[in-house]
Amino acid sequence: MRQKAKVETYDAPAGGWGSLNAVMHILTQEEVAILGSEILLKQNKPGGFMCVSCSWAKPASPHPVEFCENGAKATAWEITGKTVTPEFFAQHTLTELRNWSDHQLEEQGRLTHPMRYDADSDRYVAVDWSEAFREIGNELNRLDPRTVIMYTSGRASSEASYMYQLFGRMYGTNNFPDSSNMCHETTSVALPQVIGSPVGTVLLKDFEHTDCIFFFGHNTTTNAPRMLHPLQEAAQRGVPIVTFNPLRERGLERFVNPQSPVQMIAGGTRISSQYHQVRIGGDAAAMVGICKWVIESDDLALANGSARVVDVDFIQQHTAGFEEFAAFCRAQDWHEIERASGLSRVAMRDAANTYMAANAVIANYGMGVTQHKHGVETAKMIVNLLLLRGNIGKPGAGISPIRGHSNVQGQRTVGISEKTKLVPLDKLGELYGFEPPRWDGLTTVDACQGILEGDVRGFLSLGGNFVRAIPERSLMEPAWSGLRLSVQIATKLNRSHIVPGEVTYLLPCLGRIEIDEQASGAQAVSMEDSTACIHGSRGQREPVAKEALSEPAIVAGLAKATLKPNPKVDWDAWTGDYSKVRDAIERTYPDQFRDFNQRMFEPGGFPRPLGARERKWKTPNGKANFTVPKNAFAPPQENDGVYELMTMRADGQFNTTIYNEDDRFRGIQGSRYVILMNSADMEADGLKSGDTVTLVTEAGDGVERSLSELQIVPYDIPRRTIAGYYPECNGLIPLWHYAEGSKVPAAKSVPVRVFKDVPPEIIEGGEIPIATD
Ligand SMILES: Nc1nc2c(c(=O)[nH]1)N[C@H]1C(S)=C(S)[C@@H](COP(=O)(O)OP(=O)(O)OC[C@H]3O[C@@H](n4cnc5c(=O)[nH]c(N)nc54)[C@H](O)[C@@H]3O)O[C@H]1N2
Ligand SMILES: Nc1nc2c(c(=O)[nH]1)N[C@H]1C(S)=C(S)[C@@H](COP(=O)(O)OP(=O)(O)OC[C@H]3O[C@@H](n4cnc5c(=O)[nH]c(N)nc54)[C@H](O)[C@@H]3O)O[C@H]1N2
Ligand SMILES: [Mo]
Repeated sequence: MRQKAKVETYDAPAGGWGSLNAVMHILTQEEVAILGSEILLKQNKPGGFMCVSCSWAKPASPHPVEFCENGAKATAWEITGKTVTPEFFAQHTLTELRNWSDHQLEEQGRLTHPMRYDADSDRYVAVDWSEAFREIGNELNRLDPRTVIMYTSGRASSEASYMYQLFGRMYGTNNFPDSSNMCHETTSVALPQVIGSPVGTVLLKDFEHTDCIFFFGHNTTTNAPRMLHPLQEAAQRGVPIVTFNPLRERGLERFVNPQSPVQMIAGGTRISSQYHQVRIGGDAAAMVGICKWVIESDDLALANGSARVVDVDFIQQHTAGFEEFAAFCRAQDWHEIERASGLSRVAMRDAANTYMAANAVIANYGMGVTQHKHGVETAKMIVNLLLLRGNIGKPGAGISPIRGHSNVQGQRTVGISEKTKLVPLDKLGELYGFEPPRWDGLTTVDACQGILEGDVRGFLSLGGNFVRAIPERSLMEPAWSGLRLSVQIATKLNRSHIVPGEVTYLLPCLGRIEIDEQASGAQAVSMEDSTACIHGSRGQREPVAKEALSEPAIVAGLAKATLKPNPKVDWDAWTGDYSKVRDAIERTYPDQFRDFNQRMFEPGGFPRPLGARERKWKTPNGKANFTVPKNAFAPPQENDGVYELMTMRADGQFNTTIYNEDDRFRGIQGSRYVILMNSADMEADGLKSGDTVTLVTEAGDGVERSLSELQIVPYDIPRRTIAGYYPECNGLIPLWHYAEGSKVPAAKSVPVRVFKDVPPEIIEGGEIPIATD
């Protein structure tokens, strides 16, 4: 039986006293005394270390304590006093560990020694680094590079990532899926087509100049809490914040800065001035409605001879496709727009009026946009909306995809990509005297497919928890044991480490907060934030164990053991002095990384040059492109008992890392096995608060996907929409259910049926049993 969740309405605003309590709690839990120490004061400060949690921008003039509740949790979690030593592995077989929860696994602490899996005893056994490198190198050389995946989660530094991609390409593969393939790849596919940039255009200073902010599908309170500061400052200036989210998210309503005693007493600032509970997947339709208002207002202005509403000069000089897009919007029927968006015509008019009254508008978005079947089109619709009034490439305006991991954007910038057109292969070939592979590599979904079909034979993971983050759990975990080689470079124990292949290594690495001592002294590394600014980061804390190596050292060790010596790449010199890796990055990307070593500690980071910020459009036609959405009105699920399930994050987690079982802002405590549901749906289905249900995916492909014992929680969420937590619900997502164009799993809209009484035949052979704490 699973533990029951305690549910009560959380009335306090986000931030505030609740934040401080939560921070104190995790510090105690992780047995680290850091609050009074220097560590947290160095978080996100020039010369200090960059937070390992989210990727939100780091200001040039930081607040005295530039960290948030979740950043403090992430720090405590990484520098915990607890360790996972060879003795731990001697005591537990992997079969036993597979019954532990995600929380229990990571909670054991930091990995300390390189380990090799011994199938006879079903245990990990300590090995020497040299032996580990040698065997992995031999294994890699026996495999066809096309069958080897080199995954990255978005934490590794740009230096480690550059080395990793170079190692992989010299070995012969372009199979570099990363966590971005489950995240903002939708952005990286959509934006280049329409504005010629794979990343957002907004800088932190734009928030000071904006006069309107639109927000689509991002839970800022939990997932980028420091962003609440610029939002709060904007709100206090009277800037309207127009939010689109099916769920009522607490932090998007009111926020108290826990670092401001005055606000702690006064009760905080309102964040959203309009809160539109859009239907799940209905954002594109909502934007069609808003654009329709704007365009029809402009038509009227033109007829009356009054001032135009759209930015005519910008549209003429900089864009293509406006007339076609305008004609499309004019032709859409309001009833259809209302049905597909779930919003009233009046609500969309209100949003449009606010948009039209502003001179500079920022549009932010997160997973509520990217993890949908038509996410690529929705991201392009955001661009359409912005282009109408020239809101890209001027101060206070722009598009702002809020990235996930702290360096996911930076990794993509330095060559971690399966898409060859995004990587300067000629340059790499020329600099290092080799012929890089020219074929496009596998995305995350393709890699999973390859593992299921047995085509993928080797899997290297630079961080992350692939097995737990991907969809289709009940097929993927058993298929994993078919791998010949699994190599996991990690800080903490997770599920991906305890599902072994034939040859399996677990390699412990240092985290970013630790002092990284190499031949030339203590090293710094760099990362790129969501606004494409690059920051240096220096470790502050003694390393967890002398046996743990830095990520660059591990990558170099693997490369040397695998590749023939190449006089143009001195892996040891790079490991000894990371500034040489930065020189190599600068040589590879001279425009982007000019004077990299000199500039990396500039306060606020140095911005990479982006054409779109200066209205230079690196698109095939040299213009910013309006596009007509083809699927803005994709039919919603018929009301025949099928619900749309969104999987989302709670306050007590960082992705698959579960700090605790609470979701404070949503008022849920003690269990993550819950389903949020509209009370009218509960009544219609004969369900009461606290009932437990089984979800069964409606896929029609013969695969049974189910998850049982989920507790029903009544919630302010649109009808026929339910919400549950990632990663617990990942087994419900079919692998082929992904965003068209980007292959990001459509984790925000999974068609499921809800059963009150568990049908036994479905439970059998369904979801692999999960231990509860
Ligand atoms: N503390 C903490 N910080 C994190 C993470 C973490 O797990 N914990 N993860 C990091 C990572 S890798 C990422 S990618 C980001 C993720 O940050 P988010 O993008 O906020 O991701 P989710 O929690 O999945 O939340 C998605 C939001 O979208 C809403 N939503 C769902 N469907 C729709 C829809 O159709 N339309 C609209 N408009 N909204 C919708 C949900 O209600 C929810 O508020 O956060 C990063 N930061
Ligand atoms: N259903 C559903 N699925 C999702 C999502 C969703 O919203 N819904 N979100 C998706 C998204 S946006 C993302 S980004 C992915 C996340 O997928 P991943 O990035 O693969 O997963 P994480 O949970 O972030 O990885 C956590 C592990 O990283 C390791 N780690 C932590 N720090 C370091 C470090 O400094 N170095 C190294 N080498 N290892 C480290 C630790 O061992 C830890 O256990 O999940 C995706 N999956
Ligand atoms: Mo992400």
